[in-house]
Amino acid sequence: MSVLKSKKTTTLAAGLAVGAAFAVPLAAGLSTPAYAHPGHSHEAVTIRLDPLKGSNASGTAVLTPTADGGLKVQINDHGMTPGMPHAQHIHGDLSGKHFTCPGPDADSNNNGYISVEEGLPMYGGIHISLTTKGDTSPKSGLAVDRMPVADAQGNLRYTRTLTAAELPAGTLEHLSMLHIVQHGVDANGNDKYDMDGLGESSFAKSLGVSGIPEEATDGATCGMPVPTGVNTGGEAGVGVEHQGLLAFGGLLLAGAGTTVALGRRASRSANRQS
Ligand SMILES: [Cu+2]
Repeated sequence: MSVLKSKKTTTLAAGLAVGAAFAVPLAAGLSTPAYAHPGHSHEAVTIRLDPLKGSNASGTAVLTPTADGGLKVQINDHGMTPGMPHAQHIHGDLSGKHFTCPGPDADSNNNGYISVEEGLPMYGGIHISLTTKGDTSPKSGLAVDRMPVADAQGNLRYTRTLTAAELPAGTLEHLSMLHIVQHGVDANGNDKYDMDGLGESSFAKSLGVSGIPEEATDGATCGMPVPTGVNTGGEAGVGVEHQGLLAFGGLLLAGAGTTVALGRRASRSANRQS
């Protein structure tokens, strides 16, 4: 948390910019890794990232256990908000709870999108923050300055190999229980997260932070692992702190008072093919 607090402005601004983009189904060119290296019992799992209600983004993620106990994460999205950072996490926990990606009916306030409040009960808290560098704990949930940024066409490519030390105990054995969720939507199509889109983030506000666009925190895509023949032990119950929500809130709080300096970009008029 301290790290985040030290860079309030950057973090929040970026955090708000968490956009989500996913537009193309499995495609994008992610080659499905073969199996884990010889001698390792875990195999790669492919995750199709589907758009959450209101989002046009989609993609594919591949999680490949490495020979030394790490996990290579590859994500390829289309339809993301161009030029904007997209917060992304592996959600859920290893307690054996059954988490799912929230469907349209999870939009309890019927505003057309899945807010954090509406999504967390279904996809669980943050297990791992898929940052581009540095800390990957739930604390970095909204460290947007370290989250991947979509290119001018709205494509987002992410590759990072998490070391064994960066993986909460039991992660590799329970990959099928986890989800990948990417956040941030651009409801009014102006290439940024602003109050004109969906108003102020009720989640942030509930934590005492005002001025954060709802667009920045709403979910864009979600996907569940599809085991490809993994031989998991099936022993659930590995204790992992379920602190995603708190971390998320803490991050937002860390940015309180920060000017929402979301990227000013020219409008991406021609970019909404999907
Ligand atoms: Cu998330």
